[in-house]
Amino acid sequence: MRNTLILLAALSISFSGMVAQADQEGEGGPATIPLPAKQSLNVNIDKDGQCSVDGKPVPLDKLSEVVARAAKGKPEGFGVKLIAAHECRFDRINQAIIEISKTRVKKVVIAQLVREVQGKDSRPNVLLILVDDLGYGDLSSYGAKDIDSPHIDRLVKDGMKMTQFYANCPVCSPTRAALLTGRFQDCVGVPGVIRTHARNSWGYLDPKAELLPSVLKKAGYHTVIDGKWHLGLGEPNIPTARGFDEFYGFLGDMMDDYYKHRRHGVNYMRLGTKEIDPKGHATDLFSDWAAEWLAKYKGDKPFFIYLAYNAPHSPVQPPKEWLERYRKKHPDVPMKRAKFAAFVEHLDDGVGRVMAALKTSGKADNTLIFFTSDNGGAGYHGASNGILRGGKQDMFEGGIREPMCAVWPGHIKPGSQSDRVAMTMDLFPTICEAAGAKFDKKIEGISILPTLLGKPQPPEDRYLFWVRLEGGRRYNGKPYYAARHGDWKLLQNAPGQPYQLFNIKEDISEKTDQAKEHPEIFNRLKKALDEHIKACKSVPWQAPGGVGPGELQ
Ligand SMILES: [Ca+2]
Repeated sequence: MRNTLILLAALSISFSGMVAQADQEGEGGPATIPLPAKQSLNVNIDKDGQCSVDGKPVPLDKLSEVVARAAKGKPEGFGVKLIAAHECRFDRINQAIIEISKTRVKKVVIAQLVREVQGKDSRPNVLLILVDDLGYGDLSSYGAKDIDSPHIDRLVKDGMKMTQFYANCPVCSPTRAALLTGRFQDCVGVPGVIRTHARNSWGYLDPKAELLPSVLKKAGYHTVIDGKWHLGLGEPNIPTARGFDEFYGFLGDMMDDYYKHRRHGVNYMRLGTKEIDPKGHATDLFSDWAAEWLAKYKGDKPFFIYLAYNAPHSPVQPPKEWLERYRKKHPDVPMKRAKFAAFVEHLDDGVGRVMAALKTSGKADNTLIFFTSDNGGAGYHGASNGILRGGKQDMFEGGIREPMCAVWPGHIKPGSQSDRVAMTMDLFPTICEAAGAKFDKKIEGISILPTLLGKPQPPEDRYLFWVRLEGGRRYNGKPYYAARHGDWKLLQNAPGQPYQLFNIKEDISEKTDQAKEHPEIFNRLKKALDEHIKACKSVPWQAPGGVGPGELQ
């Protein structure tokens, strides 16, 4: 039994390479040694789990006998070379090791066991952390002087920091739709926020759109969402009907209260499809659930966890002790900002707990992590977007430019930085490429994996578009837009307002409208935007009948 445990532990390490490795009987872990070709037995397992020894088919339960027979009388140094085909299930590999370990000559054979796992399933786990309404200036690693965010900053330091990463929209649901479909939000029916009441709901996720978890699931991933969904309140637009194996979290939009987890009095907390009513601050609930999940997951599939916090979206509710601690550290910071900053620090602590659990699980080295926000910070709630103009709801940079980093040990260079322009929807193909997952449908997102890996990638040459549809007096049920190409950005900040043109590279704070100076650039961007609007105009953003699944009249 002890040998089996040692072998299993060592096998998990040997997966990281194609080299032959041998145990040192638990002393210092496996060492790489050349395999003595004439002194070995080749045990193969094909992808269907069929086993053979030196080319002859052998049932797995006869393996120990065959190995024992072959090893009899062999000198020290005789080895068993276990080769598992790509896509072979890990439980088959483990079973083969257990069978080999049963042989009576294990001291000779097993001590020399050599494994090669061909084309091993080295696909990364993916942990995608999306926070809600975090401003470009709300992390220490992005310049905040009044917020300590050591755990998120650690992610920024451990991977690539992006400085021109955009949310697809200055509000929640559309960015989430773009993230999970790889498409502009108006092309999948979510130009605006999905809300509890149909009369104030501005999106209906296209039931035909294929979502990232569905693509990853087909590719053999275990898919999990922990936190805020915000893409529908009923079938078929709930997480477990759209590709997630597991869901713990909140179906709705914002919470009325972080301790009660309701919206308009309706309980949208779910475990799978079951209504639940857990006690505690939502940030702690989501962090703890992710940490516990990571501790208990023993499946052989790589996983995709989409950890979507409601925080720091309003209501700004840091736990009392976090606010008190913050006020002691920063007595001069005005209360509105202090509450928001304490709220972010509490969120950061939750991220830290999830990272600690990932590390303890032993899976951190093969996990690709992303961290970003769904839209810019709301200054009226105490958020900061640094030097950027505007904030949440605005098409100015403050509404859409986000902190974003990607971590993947051994693949993404720690401390690296990129000013490549990219958007939330680009994470879909980026994750699929890293996971080796194929998808058939047309998307507008493009993979930024080469950039993340420090490899050459052609410069960004797309026209990028932003659209938001909203009601109320300011927006009146009409959309408003922005477009960017190269350094130029065209935007209107509310329906009916004139379009403005800015050179983002020279004027990051969008102070000087150059629409009159550069009519040719203005017209080129406007034409591209009009074509985009036309292309997705016919996609319905309301369910047939006008009331989305689960919405109230
Ligand atoms: Ca948001």
